[in-house]
Formats: sequence, structure tokens, C-alpha cells
Amino acid sequence: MKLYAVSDGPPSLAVRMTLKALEIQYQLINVDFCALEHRTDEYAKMNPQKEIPVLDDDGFFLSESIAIMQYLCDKYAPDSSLYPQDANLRAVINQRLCFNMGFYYAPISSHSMAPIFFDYERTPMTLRKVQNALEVFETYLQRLGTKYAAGDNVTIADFALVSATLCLEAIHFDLTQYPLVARWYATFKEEFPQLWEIANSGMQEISAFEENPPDLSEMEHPFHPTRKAKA
Ligand SMILES: N[C@@H](CCC(=O)N[C@@H](CS)C(=O)NCC(=O)O)C(=O)O
Repeated sequence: MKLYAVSDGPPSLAVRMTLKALEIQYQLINVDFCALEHRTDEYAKMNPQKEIPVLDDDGFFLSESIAIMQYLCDKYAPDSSLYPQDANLRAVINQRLCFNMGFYYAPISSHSMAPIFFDYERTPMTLRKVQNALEVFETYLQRLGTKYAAGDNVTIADFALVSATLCLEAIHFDLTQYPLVARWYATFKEEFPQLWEIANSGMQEISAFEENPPDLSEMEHPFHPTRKAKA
């Protein structure tokens, strides 16, 4: 099994935490984001979205980190509490995974990552959207009243949500106003140090880029605001 991953990419980190938690052996193939290795025609054969990560399980190619995490659990650990079979437990996990992708990580990424990698500005609006996402996550934690995002056991939803939240830590975002989110995040680090080690490596990289942004002025990326027009 091979995982094409970017070392500071939250979706990649979530999948790597899943592989580690399930003790699945695999080959980690580092994709160089800044060199645009994921924008090539060759890469697009694996994932037409040209996004990282991609799993290659003996010729079975799968993109989208949530789908990858679900596949790994279903195929290699169907009895794992990381993604239980019970319909209701699973429904809450799926809800949190969708919440992360559509409502939580998206504004966090726009506020934390886009200014570093695509030269966009942090604005009152990007900040407000992050606050809104955190308020909702706080509400979910408060309503469910559990240690982790979808119950008292850690699940793949926590891996996704932790990997999003680490972007905020990397830019020194203060979580004090979201005490349940802060406690959930701290609990994860404390209880799963080996998984946090994976997440932390990405967090440290983002943090270093936050201090010293990469020079991407020449990067011909479709999302880059100052990109050169393509012939
Ligand atoms: N929904 C995708 C998102 C993956 C994603 O956004 N990956 C980033 C790297 S962290 C990427 O490949 N972006 C492509 C680009 O910006 O060119 C997933 O969860 O796997």
C-alpha cells in the first residue's frame, strides 16, 4: 500500500493517523506541494482533482481523505472502534466528518493556509468564519458531552478535526474562548502521543512557514492571485 501525502497537509495527516492507529504498513510517498508535483498530468491519472492525499492499495486508487479513512477501517479493521459498525454511532462520526470538511476545515484553511501558500490576506471575514466554525464545534462538544467529537472513544472524525485544528495552533490562534474545543484538543494530544507526533510534525512545518512564508511568487498555480496567465 502506498500513500501519496504532503507532509504539512491536514487531510494527509488525518489519513496517516488512521494508518498508524490501525497499524497498517504502507509506503509514504512525499508529494512536494510547492514544486506542484500534484499538478502534473501523471498525478491527475491518480486523482483528477489534483489534490493530496491519494491512496494506492495495490492498484486501487482512492482520493478524498474521508473516503480513504473510511475505506481503511472498513477493509482492514471492520471491528475497530475508530469507525464502528453501529448505524447511530457511525452516523454521528459521518456527520462530524462532513462537518469538518464542509464547515470547519474550509474556513480554517482559508484563514490559516491560504495566506501562507497563496498569498491571500487574513481579513475580519476569514476570522469571523473561523470563529463561527469554532462556535459550532464547541456546541457539538457541549451537546454530546463526550470526551471526543463523536463519543467517548476516539474515532476517525477526531483525526480529521485535530488535523484541521492544528492549523490554528500553527498560526497562534487562541482557543481560550472555546474551552471545550481546547480541552478536546489537549486530551487528544495527551492520550494519543504517537498519533499527535504525526500531527505535530505537520503543525511545526506550517508554523515555520507562518514565520517565514515560502516565496511562491513564481508559482503557476490556478489559485495563486498573482499567477502568470497561461498561454
Ligand atoms: N477534500 C480533500 C482535500 C485535500 C486537499 O485540500 N489537499 C490539499 C493539500 S493539503 C491539496 O492537495 N490542494 C491542492 C492545491 O491546492 O493545489 C481531502 O480531504 O482529501
